[in-house]
Amino acid sequence: MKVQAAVSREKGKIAIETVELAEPKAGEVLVKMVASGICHTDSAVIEQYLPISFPIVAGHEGVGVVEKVGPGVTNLAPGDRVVLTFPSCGVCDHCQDAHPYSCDDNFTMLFGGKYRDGTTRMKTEDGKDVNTMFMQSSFATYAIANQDNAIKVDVDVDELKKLCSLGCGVQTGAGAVLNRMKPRPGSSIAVFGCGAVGLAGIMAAKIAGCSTIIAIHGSKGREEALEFGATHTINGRKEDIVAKVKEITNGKGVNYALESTGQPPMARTMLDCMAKEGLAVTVSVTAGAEVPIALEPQIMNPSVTFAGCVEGHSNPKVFIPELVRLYKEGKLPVDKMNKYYKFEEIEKAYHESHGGVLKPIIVF
Ligand code: CXF
Ligand code: ZN
Repeated sequence: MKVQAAVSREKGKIAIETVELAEPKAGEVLVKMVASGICHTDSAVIEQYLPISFPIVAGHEGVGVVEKVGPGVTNLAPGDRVVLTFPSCGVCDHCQDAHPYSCDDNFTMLFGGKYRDGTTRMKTEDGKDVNTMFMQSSFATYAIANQDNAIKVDVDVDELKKLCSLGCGVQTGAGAVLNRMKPRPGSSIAVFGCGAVGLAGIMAAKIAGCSTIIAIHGSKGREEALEFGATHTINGRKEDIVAKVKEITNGKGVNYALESTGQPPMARTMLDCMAKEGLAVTVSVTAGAEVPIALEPQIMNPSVTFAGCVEGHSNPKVFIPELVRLYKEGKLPVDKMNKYYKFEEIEKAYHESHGGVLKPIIVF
């Protein structure tokens, strides 16, 4: 069928084109897209820091309604509302252990550009195969996903468009706190970075009952951090982060920290902010980044754990419905980060994602 898709054919460019979308194959679903968020990993692909070759349709925070199911799909049916998320192989030890974020094949699944059978589902009008991202390519009016990365949610279509970021950014930030850290009620946490991921981490810290929630922000996100639960804010560009964190925590440092800035040296600063036996988690990705860390005194004697976390340590089938429940209860007001754009405005939305907009949402 012919669909409209935002195709990237060269670095930094996106343009809406008519493309041919194939039928869903075994285990796949055709989804009529309702909306898609824009995440910084889309930029990494479109700007080619992550090398999926062109042409490609990016987008990996899609939401929509299942229109058709391929052979063997048992858990979804036409009419189901779904949040699309990251794919995983389903058969490796990590997937079998309900840790799909650690799938043995995750890099290929997310950034290999193809579906599981090694082929694409989209073709340009001039007959070129169009690569996919996260096996969804949500910057299009229709998408093909696997039954495993399309998560059925109990919301109507109007609500659905507000929840795009549950598929990636919010899952990443909230999951790092709720699944990876599992903070003790009454504990302290510092969140580095007040973009969508960090702000979701702040919402989650409040849900978990952290009593001291320190938001370290740059030019944006301070107001939202306070609104979502931060008890203190630090301007990371102007203030001495370590000194302020120590001051707020009576010289002890924080029990937990989440680093979401994308700036590798912040990982080192985070470790300087930790209390004894603290857990410091980074979700920021900079391929090949190396940062000097002093094993002593930053790690050993204070018994600090420095951990990585991808896609919020989430098993999306369980965690995304849980995030929806928290949203419905008013505890995860992710929609407050959204700014909505028409599909025709996708270039503007993409550029604004690098500016002050926390979560641009393309509505189809
Ligand atoms: C991605 C970040 C790069 C590694 C895989 C997961 N998450 C979100 O965009
Ligand atoms: Zn993402």
